[in-house]
Amino acid sequence: MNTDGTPDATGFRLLPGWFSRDAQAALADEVIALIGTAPLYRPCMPRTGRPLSVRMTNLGPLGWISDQTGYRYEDRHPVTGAPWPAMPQALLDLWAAISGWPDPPQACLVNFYGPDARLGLHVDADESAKTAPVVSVSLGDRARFRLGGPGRKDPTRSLVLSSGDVVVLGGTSRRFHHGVDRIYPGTSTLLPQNYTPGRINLTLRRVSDPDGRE
Ligand code: MD3
Ligand code: FE
Repeated sequence: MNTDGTPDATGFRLLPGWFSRDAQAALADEVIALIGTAPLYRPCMPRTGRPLSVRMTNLGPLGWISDQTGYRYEDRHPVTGAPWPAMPQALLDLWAAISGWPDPPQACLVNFYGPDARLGLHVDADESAKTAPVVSVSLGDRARFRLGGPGRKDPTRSLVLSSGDVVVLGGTSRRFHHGVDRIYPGTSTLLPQNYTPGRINLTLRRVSDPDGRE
């Protein structure tokens, strides 16, 4: 895994400090204002109905949701019933600059981690656009991120994601197992009081690909 901003052999690309402090603050302000209309909620795991520790919402035409019946993309907030708010222009610009994909992102999943939240090892597989990358932006406290391989039991590596870092998951890395082991509370002063300690992660995704590039 490279940390110099170039993609490694698997298509994984880490861009440390891509966003300046000012750009991070502007993006955080915008996302937090949008959370005002599309509130964070706690999704439940399929079958068990157990709530996740991460709170979520979405921006853009589609949003990823999880409930007792399964995982899927929906065009409305499961609690308010309203369409998801539009994605901030800065995220559309980021995608255009670094995804290498011709079409704009269709979903931005917003994950909020309080000091005790975690995300278990999983694969992002609910998108029918099979080859489009995922682009991730970290804001707020640092996190220990875990990246495995295509198999559940493949060896994993951990790396720290800091506020302003961008990750691009292209190529074969797009289907790798990954998760968030923990956050490091108090390692950033970016987010306002209600979100501190805490971390916001934004993931930009293509969901469908009508032009057959999947
Ligand atoms: C590696 N989010 O929302 S972002 C998720 O920090 C998710 O909130 C984590 O995993 C977070 O699904 C990690 C970076 C990321 C996103 C997608 C990936 C890494 C990935 C897909 C494949 C491999
Ligand atoms: Fe994921």
